[in-house]
Amino acid sequence: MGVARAFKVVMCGDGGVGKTSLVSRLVGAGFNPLQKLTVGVSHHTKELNLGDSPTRLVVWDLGGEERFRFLAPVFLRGAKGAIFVFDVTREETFEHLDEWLEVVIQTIGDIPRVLVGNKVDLEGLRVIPSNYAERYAKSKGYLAYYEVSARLSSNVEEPFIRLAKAILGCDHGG
Ligand code: G3D
Ligand code: MG
Repeated sequence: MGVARAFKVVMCGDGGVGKTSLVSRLVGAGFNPLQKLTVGVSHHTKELNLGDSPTRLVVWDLGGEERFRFLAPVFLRGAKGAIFVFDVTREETFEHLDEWLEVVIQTIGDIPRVLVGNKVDLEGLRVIPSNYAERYAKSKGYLAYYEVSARLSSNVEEPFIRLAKAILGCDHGG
């Protein structure tokens, strides 16, 4: 075992899409017990065993998303990867992804990123089809698109693992 490597990863996306819920699930804190209306920035660490040395993701989550453009430089500085989240039941959260991506690229450049469609447990309320989001993700340079549910704890770790592998440079498309 080598020395643990730590990478900063940022959660991007509109308020209410489930960013805090996903981070809460990721770190094993259950569904949504983390502070609901995140004030300022919170960070949570997740240990992953990838390859031959432990990897620590430090996941940054931002509350008060309307202040994002103002806080972007501080929030994004040093980020090695980004998770972009939208809500498959709310079209505007998908439409705003372009703006989120623009701010990230302008502020810190073209970092590895994955796209996450959350709340797939609400299948009857879905307005963004899976293949549509998939095509969008490809066209915008995302590593991959994942459909997840923080509520059901379904598929939550996969996007983070994919991102961590890409950051480590040991990503061979698996
Ligand atoms: P945010 O951090 O992106 O602002 P939150 O989003 O994690 O605070 O979640 C916003 C609301 O969506 C919460 O509901 C939360 O319970 C709900 N939510 C998060 N993930 C899921 C999911 O996978 N499925 C469903 N059905 N709901 C989810 P409230 O009502 O507490 O505001
Ligand atoms: Mg939040």
